[in-house]
Amino acid sequence: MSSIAPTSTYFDFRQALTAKKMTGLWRMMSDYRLAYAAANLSLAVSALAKMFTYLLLRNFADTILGDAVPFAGTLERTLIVIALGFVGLAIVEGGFTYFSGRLAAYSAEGITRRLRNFLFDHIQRLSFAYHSKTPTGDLIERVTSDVDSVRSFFNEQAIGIGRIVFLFVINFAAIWQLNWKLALASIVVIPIILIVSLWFFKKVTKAYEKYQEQEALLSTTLQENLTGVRVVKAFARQEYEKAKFEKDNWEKFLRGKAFLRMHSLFWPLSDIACGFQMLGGFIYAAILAIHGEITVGTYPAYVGLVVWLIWPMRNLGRIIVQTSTGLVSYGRLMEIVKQEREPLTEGRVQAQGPARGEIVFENVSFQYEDSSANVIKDVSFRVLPGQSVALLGSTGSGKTSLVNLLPRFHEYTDGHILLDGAELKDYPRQYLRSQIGIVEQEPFLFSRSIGENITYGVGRDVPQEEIEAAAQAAAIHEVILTFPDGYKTLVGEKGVTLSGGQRQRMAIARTLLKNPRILILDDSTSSVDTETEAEIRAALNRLMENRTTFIIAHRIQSVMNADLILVMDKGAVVQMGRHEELVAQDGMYRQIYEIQTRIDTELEDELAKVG
Ligand code: TTP
Ligand code: MG
Repeated sequence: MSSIAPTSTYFDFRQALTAKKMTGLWRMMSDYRLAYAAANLSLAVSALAKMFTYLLLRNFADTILGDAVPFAGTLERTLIVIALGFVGLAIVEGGFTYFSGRLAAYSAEGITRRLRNFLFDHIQRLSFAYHSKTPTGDLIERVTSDVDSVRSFFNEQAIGIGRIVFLFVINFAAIWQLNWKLALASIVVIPIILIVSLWFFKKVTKAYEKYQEQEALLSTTLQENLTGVRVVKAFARQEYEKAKFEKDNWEKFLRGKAFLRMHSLFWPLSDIACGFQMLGGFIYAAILAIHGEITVGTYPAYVGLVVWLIWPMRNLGRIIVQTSTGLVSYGRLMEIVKQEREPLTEGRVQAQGPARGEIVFENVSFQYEDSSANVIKDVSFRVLPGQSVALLGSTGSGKTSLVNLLPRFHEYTDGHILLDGAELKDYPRQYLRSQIGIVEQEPFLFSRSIGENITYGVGRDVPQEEIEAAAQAAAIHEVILTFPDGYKTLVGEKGVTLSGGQRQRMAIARTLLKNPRILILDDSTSSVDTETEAEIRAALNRLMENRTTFIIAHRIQSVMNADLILVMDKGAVVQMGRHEELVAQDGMYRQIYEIQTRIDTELEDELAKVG
């Protein structure tokens, strides 16, 4: 068994939502600010050690080349002290740099770990509408690549700034103390570098945004290709898919090139500027030395110090430019974070205990967010507790859309739906979903064991007998026993692949175990053979006892026992009643009935001939 991850790392990143990205990043650092302060402090110590190294170098040079008096009495003793000083300072400098790097890495990992935890949870709480319009590949891209780029911001840039500031201040002060004119002459180029960096920052931000967008598109293409690999193969469209991927990948290449070109332009430019600055400083220092304004030993010390004064400047540009990528990713993540979650527990009706299951539709209409026409049009009917409603109708007539209104996957746009006399919209979604069991049209199973899939909806340990009873009722127990590890067999990539009918029966078992008051069966018998269908129908009849049931089916046989049959066409209920009533009427139901009976009789005749 793998150990359980500590849960204390949950952090609500919605706190970080702010108009200013920098403020947002600052908020994300909460709990880790002390670590960052310590990291920066360590950097300050190591910068100080570096500075003292050069001051010691000056002393060394002045003692050997110049006319300075050996400070430790004899020359040998002084040199030994200086040598020990160099070693000590090197250890301090290296040690503290290492320490700050560790602290930053630890904090960056910590922040991104809880960011990932948060995003995972947040995304699964967003609405159906959001998920149906957001490509999965795009979400995966953001949770992986963008999180990583935010991580490197916290790992590198967040302490990089501190390092630069300390190095700059300390070395500038040290040079100032050597000679203030030299100090001023050493920073002439800095304003230029700053302005150029900011200009590049803007450019790079745009380029990186484009690059990440394209990368997300590529992930989506890849993800769809993998998910739809059967379709690709069935239609032999590999070449087409290959070309599509190559085209997207080429575009990514181009955008990556544009992004990198900016970097490759920026570096030489800033290096040239820094190089000239250093050269200017060296020459000026030499002139000062010739004129006796600085000592001989000051010269090498200055050379060392000025390198560490200019280096941070050069790096400031790098950090400004690289911060842009962190900020772009931060922005892309915040687009997810700012999405409203689907409220689960809010609702005026705080129902306790099981629902009775009386459902009334009053002139209900419904329209998907992004479509222009109603998918459900003015539907009214009434079901008493424990009764069953069957929905019959051509494909696309709105059957699935209608039943999906019940758990509030989507909100009806007009009219009223009443559950036990109260408006459905006033019930918390969580309550409704605990009361409603759905066997979906295309049930999804997790890549976990058969047992885990069946107990998925109950959220507690279920005794093996109960699991098997559910599987038996769903006519899948015998099938499961034929698998290598029985109920422990894994489903999916690493285990067995189930057929459509087997998946549906697994879904029925899963729903049975959940024991809901209201049951929705979407097309659940369409993909099984007649014999299994009879078995399942018997199972379903057991399942339907004492529950309000919505059953969507294509075959008359599956619906004829229902208490109420709704015949749907283009979103409207065109006929409604019991089987006997509807067969007696001239209409769509009788047409379907006649066609299906004729086909069945012909089939039986054919079979009889063969037999
Ligand atoms: P469905 O309600 O899915 O139709 P259905 O269940 O009756 O069809 P089938 O027998 O094939 O399962 O769709 C009704 C219409 O709503 C259809 O024109 C597609 C549209 N629709 C959306 O616009 N957005 C959606 O998310 C869904 C599910 C459907
Ligand atoms: Mg459907």
